[in-house]
Amino acid sequence: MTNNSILRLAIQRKGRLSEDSLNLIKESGIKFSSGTGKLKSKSRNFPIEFLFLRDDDIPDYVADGVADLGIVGENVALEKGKNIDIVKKLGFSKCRLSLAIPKEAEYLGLQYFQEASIATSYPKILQDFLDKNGIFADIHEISGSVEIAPSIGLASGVCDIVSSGSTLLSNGLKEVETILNSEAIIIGNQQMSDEKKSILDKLLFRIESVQKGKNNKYILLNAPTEKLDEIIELLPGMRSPTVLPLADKKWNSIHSVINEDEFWEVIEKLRNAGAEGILVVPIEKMIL
Ligand code: PRT
Ligand code: ZN
Repeated sequence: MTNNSILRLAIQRKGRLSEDSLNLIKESGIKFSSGTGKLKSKSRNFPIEFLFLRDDDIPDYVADGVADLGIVGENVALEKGKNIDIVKKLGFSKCRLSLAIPKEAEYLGLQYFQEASIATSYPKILQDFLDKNGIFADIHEISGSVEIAPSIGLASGVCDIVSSGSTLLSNGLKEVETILNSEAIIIGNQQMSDEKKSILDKLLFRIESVQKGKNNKYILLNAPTEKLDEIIELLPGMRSPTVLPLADKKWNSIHSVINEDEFWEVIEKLRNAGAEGILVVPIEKMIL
């Protein structure tokens, strides 16, 4: 077991998760050095230490308690993870684990895979999916370049990670079923001490304020006095919008916060209602 007064977080050393994982930590105000080739680093201003590892090894390290936490794709957590908790979804490195077959093949449903051979790096997730759907297939576990398996005659289908779909396309394959939608997550050891749990709470609080900040924008605009009520109605704000009178009595300045998802829709309504001089500013952190 590691030192009780410091959390150990395992991060992918080099790969698709690394940059976003490091950015999240930095945006949470946690300072540390992450020079290339480093395997371990300790924060200068928060009780946390980082281990830089291959993503496939992270679930085991977390289960064994060598690390308290790890950032991995859900796909890796489900494939390799035994006895770990899912602590938080992080919203980056989104992808899906899908079944794909040669593009010229006719697909009428999952029965296509009955008695078929499927190449994958995710035998456990695939087996669970096939069992649930009553499909018996021969799973070929391979560690990389899964998408070439059908063209070399190794399998009649593949089960692989898809993001844009261009890898499948350029290998003459089409996606036919999604097995799992995945994103980066924080996984945690199941026997963390109370002391570590309280450090984890502080870390999660910071991460959540950064995430909320990213999902919202600060907006300032000018509203004609006669349209004030109508415009305020469009802006919920954190409690309610701030309204400040301008020197010109016919106008007011309104400050508020709007969610990224409804951003353009609200902006359009505001303009139609007579708002002018709309400024939109990013929010670094948001604490409610
Ligand atoms: O060296 P290490 O073992 O640490 O890294 P790795 O090579 O095993 O993993 P890495 O860095 O490639 O991916 C880490 C995680 O990123 C994965 O476990 C997923 O959760 C997530 N992720 C997101 C992806 C992709 N997008 C992705 N597109 N992982 C892999 N791919 C590959 C996929 O395997 C396929 O070859 O990209 C290709 C498909 O991409 P499209 O855009 O052509 O569909
Ligand atoms: Zn890996």
